[in-house]
Amino acid sequence: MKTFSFLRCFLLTLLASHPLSALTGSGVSGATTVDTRFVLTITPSNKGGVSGAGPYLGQANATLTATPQPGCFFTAWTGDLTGTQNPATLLMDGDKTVGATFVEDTSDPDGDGLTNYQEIALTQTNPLLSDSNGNGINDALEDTDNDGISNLREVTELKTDPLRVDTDADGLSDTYELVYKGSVAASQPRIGDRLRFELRELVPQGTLKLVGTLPTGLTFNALTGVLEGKLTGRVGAVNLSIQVLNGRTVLRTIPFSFTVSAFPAGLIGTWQSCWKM
Ligand SMILES: [Ca+2]
Ligand SMILES: [Ca+2]
Ligand SMILES: [Ca+2]
Ligand SMILES: [Ca+2]
Repeated sequence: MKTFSFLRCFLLTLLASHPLSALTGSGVSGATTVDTRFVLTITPSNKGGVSGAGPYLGQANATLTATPQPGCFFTAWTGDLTGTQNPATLLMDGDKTVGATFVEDTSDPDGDGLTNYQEIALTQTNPLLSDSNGNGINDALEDTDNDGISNLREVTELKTDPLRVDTDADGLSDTYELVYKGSVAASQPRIGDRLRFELRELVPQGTLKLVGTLPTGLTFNALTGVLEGKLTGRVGAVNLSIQVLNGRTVLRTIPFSFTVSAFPAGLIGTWQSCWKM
Protein backbone atom coordinates (compact mmCIF):
# COMPACT_ATOMS: atom_id res chain seq x y z
CA MET A 1 0.00 0.00 0.00
CA LYS A 2 2.83 2.33 0.72
CA THR A 3 4.31 1.72 -2.74
CA PHE A 4 0.93 2.43 -4.43
CA SER A 5 0.46 5.72 -2.56
CA PHE A 6 3.93 6.83 -3.50
CA LEU A 7 3.37 6.07 -7.21
CA ARG A 8 0.03 7.89 -7.27
CA CYS A 9 1.52 10.92 -5.58
CA PHE A 10 4.45 10.95 -8.04
CA LEU A 11 2.18 10.77 -11.10
CA LEU A 12 -0.14 13.51 -9.88
CA THR A 13 2.81 15.77 -9.23
CA LEU A 14 4.24 15.08 -12.67
CA LEU A 15 0.93 15.84 -14.43
CA ALA A 16 0.47 19.05 -12.50
CA SER A 17 3.88 20.37 -13.50
CA HIS A 18 3.88 19.19 -17.19
CA PRO A 19 1.05 19.49 -19.72
CA LEU A 20 0.02 16.20 -21.36
CA SER A 21 1.27 17.40 -24.74
CA ALA A 22 4.77 17.76 -23.36
CA LEU A 23 4.68 14.23 -22.07
CA THR A 24 3.51 12.78 -25.37
CA GLY A 25 5.98 14.86 -27.40
CA SER A 26 3.30 16.28 -29.72
CA GLY A 27 4.14 19.93 -29.19
CA VAL A 28 6.98 22.29 -28.51
CA SER A 29 6.54 24.55 -25.51
CA GLY A 30 6.20 28.25 -26.34
CA ALA A 31 5.56 27.89 -30.16
CA THR A 32 2.73 26.46 -32.29
CA THR A 33 3.70 25.03 -35.74
CA VAL A 34 0.92 25.34 -38.40
CA ASP A 35 1.48 22.56 -40.92
CA THR A 36 -2.06 22.13 -42.15
CA ARG A 37 -2.44 21.26 -45.82
CA PHE A 38 -5.50 21.72 -47.97
CA VAL A 39 -6.22 20.30 -51.39
CA LEU A 40 -7.38 22.25 -54.43
CA THR A 41 -9.38 20.04 -56.79
CA ILE A 42 -10.20 21.08 -60.35
CA THR A 43 -13.47 19.91 -61.88
CA PRO A 44 -12.88 18.86 -65.51
CA SER A 45 -14.50 21.09 -68.13
CA ASN A 46 -15.43 20.77 -71.75
CA LYS A 47 -13.58 23.02 -74.17
CA GLY A 48 -10.72 23.95 -71.86
CA GLY A 49 -8.48 23.17 -68.89
CA VAL A 50 -7.49 24.73 -65.56
CA SER A 51 -4.08 24.59 -63.88
CA GLY A 52 -3.39 25.00 -60.16
CA ALA A 53 -4.66 21.75 -58.65
CA GLY A 54 -2.79 20.16 -55.75
CA PRO A 55 -1.94 20.42 -52.05
CA TYR A 56 -1.30 23.82 -50.45
CA LEU A 57 -0.17 24.94 -47.00
CA GLY A 58 -3.00 26.49 -45.01
CA GLN A 59 -3.52 30.22 -45.75
CA ALA A 60 -1.44 29.98 -48.97
CA ASN A 61 -2.70 31.64 -52.13
CA ALA A 62 -3.34 29.30 -55.04
CA THR A 63 -3.07 30.64 -58.57
CA LEU A 64 -5.58 29.25 -61.05
CA THR A 65 -5.25 29.68 -64.80
CA ALA A 66 -8.00 28.75 -67.24
CA THR A 67 -6.92 27.89 -70.78
CA PRO A 68 -9.67 27.50 -73.40
CA GLN A 69 -9.34 25.12 -76.34
CA PRO A 70 -8.78 26.80 -79.72
CA GLY A 71 -11.96 28.52 -80.90
CA CYS A 72 -13.38 28.83 -77.37
CA PHE A 73 -13.58 31.47 -74.62
CA PHE A 74 -13.24 31.26 -70.85
CA THR A 75 -16.35 32.85 -69.31
CA ALA A 76 -16.41 32.31 -65.52
CA TRP A 77 -15.23 30.34 -62.50
CA THR A 78 -17.52 27.90 -60.72
CA GLY A 79 -17.45 26.15 -57.34
CA ASP A 80 -15.37 27.80 -54.60
CA LEU A 81 -14.18 30.62 -56.86
CA THR A 82 -16.37 33.27 -58.44
CA GLY A 83 -15.79 36.00 -60.96
CA THR A 84 -14.20 36.14 -64.37
CA GLN A 85 -10.63 37.24 -63.65
CA ASN A 86 -8.05 34.94 -65.25
CA PRO A 87 -5.57 34.03 -63.81
CA ALA A 88 -7.15 34.25 -60.37
CA THR A 89 -5.92 33.70 -56.80
CA LEU A 90 -7.72 31.69 -54.15
CA LEU A 91 -6.97 31.67 -50.39
CA MET A 92 -6.52 28.08 -49.26
CA ASP A 93 -8.19 28.18 -45.85
CA GLY A 94 -9.83 24.80 -46.45
CA ASP A 95 -10.16 22.12 -49.14
CA LYS A 96 -11.47 23.80 -52.32
CA THR A 97 -13.06 22.63 -55.54
CA VAL A 98 -13.07 24.92 -58.58
CA GLY A 99 -14.32 24.58 -62.15
CA ALA A 100 -14.38 26.85 -65.18
CA THR A 101 -16.93 27.49 -67.88
CA PHE A 102 -15.85 27.71 -71.50
CA VAL A 103 -18.03 28.44 -74.53
CA GLU A 104 -17.53 28.04 -78.25
CA ASP A 105 -16.95 31.20 -80.26
CA THR A 106 -20.14 31.20 -82.30
CA SER A 107 -19.44 34.38 -84.21
CA ASP A 108 -19.01 34.22 -87.98
CA PRO A 109 -17.17 37.40 -89.01
CA ASP A 110 -16.43 36.18 -92.56
CA GLY A 111 -20.08 35.22 -93.12
CA ASP A 112 -19.36 31.83 -94.69
CA GLY A 113 -21.83 29.92 -92.51
CA LEU A 114 -19.22 28.30 -90.25
CA THR A 115 -18.66 29.71 -86.76
CA ASN A 116 -15.18 30.67 -85.60
CA TYR A 117 -15.13 27.56 -83.39
CA GLN A 118 -16.04 25.30 -86.31
CA GLU A 119 -13.39 26.87 -88.54
CA ILE A 120 -10.57 26.89 -85.97
CA ALA A 121 -11.27 23.57 -84.23
CA LEU A 122 -12.97 21.44 -86.89
CA THR A 123 -12.54 22.47 -90.53
CA GLN A 124 -9.17 24.23 -90.07
CA THR A 125 -10.23 26.98 -92.44
CA ASN A 126 -9.59 30.70 -92.04
CA PRO A 127 -12.25 32.34 -89.81
CA LEU A 128 -11.56 35.68 -91.49
CA LEU A 129 -11.83 34.45 -95.09
CA SER A 130 -15.04 33.00 -96.54
CA ASP A 131 -13.14 31.06 -99.22
CA SER A 132 -9.88 30.08 -97.52
CA ASN A 133 -8.29 28.24 -100.45
CA GLY A 134 -9.61 30.65 -103.09
CA ASN A 135 -11.19 27.94 -105.27
CA GLY A 136 -14.55 29.72 -105.61
CA ILE A 137 -16.33 27.47 -103.08
CA ASN A 138 -16.96 28.97 -99.65
CA ASP A 139 -15.62 27.18 -96.57
CA ALA A 140 -19.04 25.82 -95.53
CA LEU A 141 -19.86 24.30 -98.93
CA GLU A 142 -16.27 23.13 -99.36
CA ASP A 143 -15.74 19.36 -99.01
CA THR A 144 -12.21 19.35 -97.62
CA ASP A 145 -11.85 15.55 -97.34
CA ASN A 146 -13.63 15.01 -100.70
CA ASP A 147 -16.03 12.40 -99.35
CA GLY A 148 -19.06 13.99 -101.01
CA ILE A 149 -20.31 15.60 -97.78
CA SER A 150 -19.85 19.35 -97.29
CA ASN A 151 -17.92 20.71 -94.32
CA LEU A 152 -21.09 22.39 -93.03
CA ARG A 153 -23.11 19.17 -93.11
CA GLU A 154 -20.34 17.19 -91.43
CA VAL A 155 -19.91 19.61 -88.52
CA THR A 156 -23.53 20.60 -87.94
CA GLU A 157 -25.79 17.71 -88.99
CA LEU A 158 -23.73 14.51 -89.07
CA LYS A 159 -21.12 15.43 -86.41
CA THR A 160 -18.47 13.69 -88.49
CA ASP A 161 -14.89 14.83 -89.03
CA PRO A 162 -14.69 17.10 -92.11
CA LEU A 163 -11.01 16.18 -92.49
CA ARG A 164 -11.34 12.36 -92.43
CA VAL A 165 -13.34 10.11 -94.75
CA ASP A 166 -13.87 7.46 -92.05
CA THR A 167 -14.47 9.36 -88.81
CA ASP A 168 -14.93 6.32 -86.56
CA ALA A 169 -12.19 4.29 -88.31
CA ASP A 170 -14.41 1.21 -88.66
CA GLY A 171 -13.44 0.60 -92.29
CA LEU A 172 -16.70 2.09 -93.64
CA SER A 173 -16.43 5.64 -94.96
CA ASP A 174 -18.71 8.41 -93.71
CA THR A 175 -20.14 8.43 -97.25
CA TYR A 176 -21.00 4.72 -97.08
CA GLU A 177 -22.56 5.09 -93.63
CA LEU A 178 -24.68 8.01 -94.85
CA VAL A 179 -26.08 6.38 -98.00
CA TYR A 180 -26.41 2.79 -96.71
CA LYS A 181 -30.08 1.95 -96.11
CA GLY A 182 -29.87 -1.78 -95.44
CA SER A 183 -31.46 -3.62 -92.56
CA VAL A 184 -28.42 -3.51 -90.27
CA ALA A 185 -27.03 -0.01 -89.77
CA ALA A 186 -23.96 0.48 -91.99
CA SER A 187 -23.17 -3.22 -91.93
CA GLN A 188 -19.97 -4.57 -93.44
CA PRO A 189 -21.17 -6.03 -96.78
CA ARG A 190 -20.83 -9.80 -97.24
CA ILE A 191 -21.63 -12.21 -100.04
CA GLY A 192 -25.34 -13.04 -99.81
CA ASP A 193 -26.29 -9.69 -98.19
CA ARG A 194 -29.10 -7.61 -99.64
CA LEU A 195 -27.84 -4.01 -99.90
CA ARG A 196 -29.49 -0.69 -100.60
CA PHE A 197 -27.67 2.61 -101.04
CA GLU A 198 -29.47 5.91 -101.64
CA LEU A 199 -26.92 8.12 -103.36
CA ARG A 200 -29.34 11.08 -103.48
CA GLU A 201 -28.42 11.55 -99.83
CA LEU A 202 -25.17 12.98 -101.18
CA VAL A 203 -26.45 14.88 -104.19
CA PRO A 204 -30.14 15.90 -104.12
CA GLN A 205 -29.98 17.56 -107.54
CA GLY A 206 -28.18 16.88 -110.81
CA THR A 207 -27.67 13.78 -112.93
CA LEU A 208 -25.83 10.92 -111.28
CA LYS A 209 -23.57 8.42 -112.99
CA LEU A 210 -21.85 5.50 -111.31
CA VAL A 211 -18.40 4.76 -112.74
CA GLY A 212 -16.54 1.50 -112.11
CA THR A 213 -17.38 -2.20 -112.07
CA LEU A 214 -20.52 -2.92 -110.07
CA PRO A 215 -20.37 -6.01 -107.88
CA THR A 216 -22.45 -8.88 -109.26
CA GLY A 217 -26.04 -8.69 -108.07
CA LEU A 218 -26.26 -4.91 -107.66
CA THR A 219 -28.00 -2.54 -110.08
CA PHE A 220 -28.02 1.24 -110.18
CA ASN A 221 -30.98 3.46 -111.06
CA ALA A 222 -29.53 6.80 -112.19
CA LEU A 223 -32.93 8.49 -111.95
CA THR A 224 -33.60 7.63 -108.32
CA GLY A 225 -29.95 7.34 -107.34
CA VAL A 226 -30.58 3.96 -105.73
CA LEU A 227 -27.95 1.20 -105.88
CA GLU A 228 -29.35 -2.08 -104.62
CA GLY A 229 -29.50 -5.85 -104.92
CA LYS A 230 -28.19 -9.06 -103.41
CA LEU A 231 -24.42 -9.55 -103.46
CA THR A 232 -23.63 -12.75 -105.35
CA GLY A 233 -20.16 -12.04 -106.71
CA ARG A 234 -16.70 -12.39 -105.27
CA VAL A 235 -15.06 -11.05 -102.15
CA GLY A 236 -12.74 -8.06 -102.47
CA ALA A 237 -12.60 -4.31 -102.87
CA VAL A 238 -15.27 -2.44 -104.83
CA ASN A 239 -14.00 0.88 -106.13
CA LEU A 240 -16.70 3.06 -107.63
CA SER A 241 -17.04 6.79 -108.32
CA ILE A 242 -20.21 8.83 -108.24
CA GLN A 243 -20.17 11.48 -110.95
CA VAL A 244 -22.46 14.48 -110.74
CA LEU A 245 -23.23 15.73 -114.25
CA ASN A 246 -24.67 18.83 -115.81
CA GLY A 247 -25.33 17.66 -119.34
CA ARG A 248 -22.02 16.06 -120.26
CA THR A 249 -19.99 18.20 -117.91
CA VAL A 250 -18.76 16.44 -114.81
CA LEU A 251 -19.36 18.84 -111.93
CA ARG A 252 -17.70 16.63 -109.38
CA THR A 253 -16.55 13.09 -108.66
CA ILE A 254 -17.13 11.42 -105.30
CA PRO A 255 -15.19 8.25 -104.47
CA PHE A 256 -17.41 5.39 -103.26
CA SER A 257 -15.55 2.29 -102.16
CA PHE A 258 -16.19 -0.63 -99.87
CA THR A 259 -14.96 -4.16 -99.32
CA VAL A 260 -17.09 -7.27 -99.76
CA SER A 261 -16.17 -10.08 -97.40
CA ALA A 262 -17.09 -13.77 -97.33
CA PHE A 263 -20.29 -14.95 -95.72
CA PRO A 264 -20.66 -15.48 -92.88
CA ALA A 265 -17.41 -13.79 -91.81
CA GLY A 266 -18.12 -14.11 -88.10
CA LEU A 267 -19.01 -17.79 -88.28
CA ILE A 268 -15.93 -18.65 -90.34
CA GLY A 269 -13.74 -16.96 -87.73
CA THR A 270 -15.43 -18.92 -84.95
CA TRP A 271 -15.17 -22.20 -86.84
CA GLN A 272 -11.46 -21.63 -87.53
CA SER A 273 -10.70 -20.83 -83.92
CA CYS A 274 -12.65 -23.94 -82.82
CA TRP A 275 -10.82 -26.10 -85.36
CA LYS A 276 -7.42 -24.99 -84.01
CA MET A 277 -8.44 -26.08 -80.53
CA1 LIG B 1 -16.87 31.74 -90.63
CA1 LIG C 1 -13.86 30.92 -93.33
CA1 LIG D 1 -16.46 16.13 -96.38
CA1 LIG E 1 -16.88 4.85 -90.49
